[in-house]
Amino acid sequence: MSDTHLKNASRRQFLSGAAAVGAGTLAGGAAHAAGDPLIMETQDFAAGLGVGVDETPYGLPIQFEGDVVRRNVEWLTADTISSINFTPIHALDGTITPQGCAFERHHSGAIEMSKDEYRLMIHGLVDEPLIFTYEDLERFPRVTRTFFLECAANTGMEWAGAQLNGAQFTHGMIHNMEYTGVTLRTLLEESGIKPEGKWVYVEGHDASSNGRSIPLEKALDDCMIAFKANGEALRMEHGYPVRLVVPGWEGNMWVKWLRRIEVVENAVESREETSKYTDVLENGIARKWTWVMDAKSVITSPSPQSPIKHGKGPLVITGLAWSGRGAITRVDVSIDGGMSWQEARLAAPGQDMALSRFYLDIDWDGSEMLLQSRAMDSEGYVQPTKTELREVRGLNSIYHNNCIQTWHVKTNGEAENVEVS
Ligand SMILES: Nc1nc2c(c(=O)[nH]1)N[C@H]1C(S)=C(S)[C@@H](COP(=O)(O)O)O[C@H]1N2
Ligand SMILES: [Mo]
Repeated sequence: MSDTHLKNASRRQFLSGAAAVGAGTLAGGAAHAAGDPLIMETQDFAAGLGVGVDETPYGLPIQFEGDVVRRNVEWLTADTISSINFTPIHALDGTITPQGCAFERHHSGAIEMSKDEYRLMIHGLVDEPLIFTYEDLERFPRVTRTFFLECAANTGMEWAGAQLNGAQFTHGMIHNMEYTGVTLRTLLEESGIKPEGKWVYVEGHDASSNGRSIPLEKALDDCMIAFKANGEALRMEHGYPVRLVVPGWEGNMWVKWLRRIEVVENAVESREETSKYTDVLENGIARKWTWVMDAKSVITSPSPQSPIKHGKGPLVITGLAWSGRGAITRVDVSIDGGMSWQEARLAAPGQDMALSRFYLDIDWDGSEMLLQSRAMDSEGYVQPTKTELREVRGLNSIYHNNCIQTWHVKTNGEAENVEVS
């Protein structure tokens, strides 16, 4: 960072002061840099030649970033075949999730299938049942779009109280990738839909099959048959070679290793849409067909896994916001547990059903903070507090917890997951 990029004088003075501490000198000015051997002396890493280009045909992150990895919550994942892990959102920035650390959720483990073995069938209430090879799919007109995928169970452990200490664990069942593929509409038009056809039933090649019913209207609107993510082939764990993309809707519907699309008259009422992915309200009645992921946000840093290490002064507060109903239009941040709010800066204008990155630059006075973020979307919907959500949904829910999250930042910069009422 050069000084010309630093807008205010206090920030500039603070940063030169920090350099002075690092170099072990006291006075201000250019002498600070002169005293720092890391800039004044040749280091071991530059004393000889580096690593040649042919030694890493497919690169991995540098060893110093070895902490930026998926993690499990042990009591949730006794069995890693039918399980879930979490994206290290506390350590990422921007909006794209690299596939290598994007959370995974499998009901019967990830399967290894080649493109040659791959087949996709469209049948049921269609004019002509069709079977596509992978190569067939590549010959239809292609689209590329970025969307978030959030598991409906994201934040599900937090209903009863503040449980998990880290944004990775409370909010890490999410990723955001740029998908390339063909629209589901293109393939459905290829086979033709009979007038009685009102739903599609989609399932995967894996043993669980993860079957879900999707209303035809959504199938024809914006669903994608994706074969690339972030420019490269889908990783095995995300459904290689082909997965369904259902923008803005719960992750469970994004069938991986997509095998079959059956056009049907009525919803199938499969396991995944009856005993699972429904929420029992206080009166005992279950909410179902809760497909859309409502607007939500979380501060990723500072947070329990990303404490403030530099003491008081300039502090970048950052996080993620998203809505399954449209684009994020505004994010507010509170440092006092929701008593007062400041509008954060969006890194880019919100995109429909994709993650937005927000920043708020403050001058931290070193006192305790109750950090919160609150998202608003293009429908005018405002992310609710936990109390508001509980009033409507009770305490029996697991899925669709989109309430405002609070981190208690202490004077030493450490942060903890708490609730405010
Ligand atoms: N075939 C198949 N598709 C599946 C699943 C599965 O187990 N099998 N899990 C679903 C669930 S519950 C979620 S949240 C997302 C997770 O996608 P990811 O593993 O790419 O993060 O995939 C969905 N699609
Ligand atoms: Mo899920």
